[in-house]
Amino acid sequence: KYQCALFDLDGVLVDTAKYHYLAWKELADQLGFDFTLQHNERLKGVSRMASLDILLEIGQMQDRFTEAEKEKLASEKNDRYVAYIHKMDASELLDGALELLHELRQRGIQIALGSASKNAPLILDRTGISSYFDAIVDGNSVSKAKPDPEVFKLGADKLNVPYRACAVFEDSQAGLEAAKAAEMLAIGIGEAGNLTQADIVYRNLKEIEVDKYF
Ligand code: B16
Ligand code: MG
Repeated sequence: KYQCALFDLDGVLVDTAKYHYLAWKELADQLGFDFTLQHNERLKGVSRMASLDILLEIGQMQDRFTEAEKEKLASEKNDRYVAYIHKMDASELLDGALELLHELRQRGIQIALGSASKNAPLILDRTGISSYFDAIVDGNSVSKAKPDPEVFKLGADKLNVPYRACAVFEDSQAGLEAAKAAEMLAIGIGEAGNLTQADIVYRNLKEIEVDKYF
């Protein structure tokens, strides 16, 4: 059985992808090109600056800006995104998230966050789930992006739990790959067809068989 649960944030506990989309779309509008929901799929789980590079590639503007200008564009996008997440509350937690966190806590399972987002603490705070986390690893503390296992290894290290005793909940292929690279159990959340790297896939957190793993 597993001693620790590591959670991705966007797409697992909350759906912040819609706010990332709106904020990136406003930037694309400003730059004069179209950015669709389908394009947005490519940004899930990807860091802020890597997302900007993908966005500029979609607009065929990848060679148009200096690094300093790109920093400024990313920061404008982030200001818009932060304005959206400031309005979030617990009603935006995904199906089964609160119940699972509560159940794990009751069982004495250690809980950590493993997210690429630099805004993770604010999102946990707005949705009222900060107190469930024994450790937080986010975009402020990692240097290597998923599929590198750093984000999850750091979480396990902070909790003093061996990697093999950790189960990871992830909605992205890169994140599942990161979990596997750390020799952790990789539980996919979403459509099985899209998550081929997972050890097992559930549609949402409500369907997790807690007894089986913890
Ligand atoms: P920020 P996760 C990721 O969160 C998002 O999926 C991704 O779309 C976003 O670009 C990234 O965080 C960075 O977010 O701009 O807030 O630092 O899925 O790793 O929880
Ligand atoms: Mg995610």
